[in-house]
Amino acid sequence: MKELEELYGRLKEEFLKFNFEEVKKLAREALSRGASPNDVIERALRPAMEEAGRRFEKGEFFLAELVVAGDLFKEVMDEVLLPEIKKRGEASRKLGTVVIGTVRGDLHDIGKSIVATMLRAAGFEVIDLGVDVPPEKFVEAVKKYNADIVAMSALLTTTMLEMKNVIEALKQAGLRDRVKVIVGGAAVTEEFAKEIGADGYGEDAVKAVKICKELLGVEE
Ligand code: B1M
Repeated sequence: MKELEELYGRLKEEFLKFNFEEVKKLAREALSRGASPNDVIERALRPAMEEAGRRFEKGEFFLAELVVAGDLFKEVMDEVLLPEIKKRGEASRKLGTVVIGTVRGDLHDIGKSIVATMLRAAGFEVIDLGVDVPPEKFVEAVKKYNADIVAMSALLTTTMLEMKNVIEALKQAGLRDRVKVIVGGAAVTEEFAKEIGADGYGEDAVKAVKICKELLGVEE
């Protein structure tokens, strides 16, 4: 395990130098040494992204560098980790339908897309509404797809309040009693989730899947 920790450390360093090829190589190496795709995300890629965010806050990185960090993260996901997640998931059962999106005003899509992929791999049907999703679009999708769960992501302290608006819109449409609501994203906490009346909070994608299963009473 010490070997993997060293590898994650190298991956983080190369990530912050935006060395695309080396990062992908190290991610592949971690998988071949027994790491799960989620380990690579949570132990290396996400901490590297968080460090990019800290550097941005301190003025050491500019927006252009955050954009490149986003592109790099997506490229590692698309080329290395997603194919592996799909291969390992191979779910044949259908557990329920989830409508997912990043709330209005928020364009961050990496975390939301990881959650969507993990849910699909676990056997959920996932309707991904993308980013900057207004409350009425969530409501419309719940009706159209007869969804069991609404899953919302927010990364900005300004946009997390939109989650409450979506819950209100579901209530007004008379749908709140028939759908469960789960929230997550860097800005969100468990306390905030309770405060706005969500049914669950996912700290990361694996927990999000676990909570969705629990909310629908699915046995592991
Ligand atoms: Co932005 N950004 N950004 N950004 N960005 C943050 C969020 C920030 C914390 C950076 C910082 O200053 N330290 C800061 C927010 C400050 C705040 O609100 N308190 C910030 C800012 C300020 C901004 C802009 C306003 C910058 C500007 O324009 N001046 C702007 C806003 C644009 C907008 O949305 N309207 C902006 C833009 C961008 C980019 C476009 C450049 C880029 C996004 C690229 C993209 O998504 N395609 C970007 C990035 C990359 C970041 C950071 C560095 C990384 C985000 C990320 O992808 N993380 C971020 C700093 C940070 O998060 N520490 C930052 C990796 C991802 C895997 O993690 O999304 O948290 P995350 O998802 C996790 C969990 O949270 C969870 O599972 C995932 C997997 O583990 N999860 C869920 C997520 N959704 C879930 C839903 C669930 C359950 C779990 O249930 C439904």
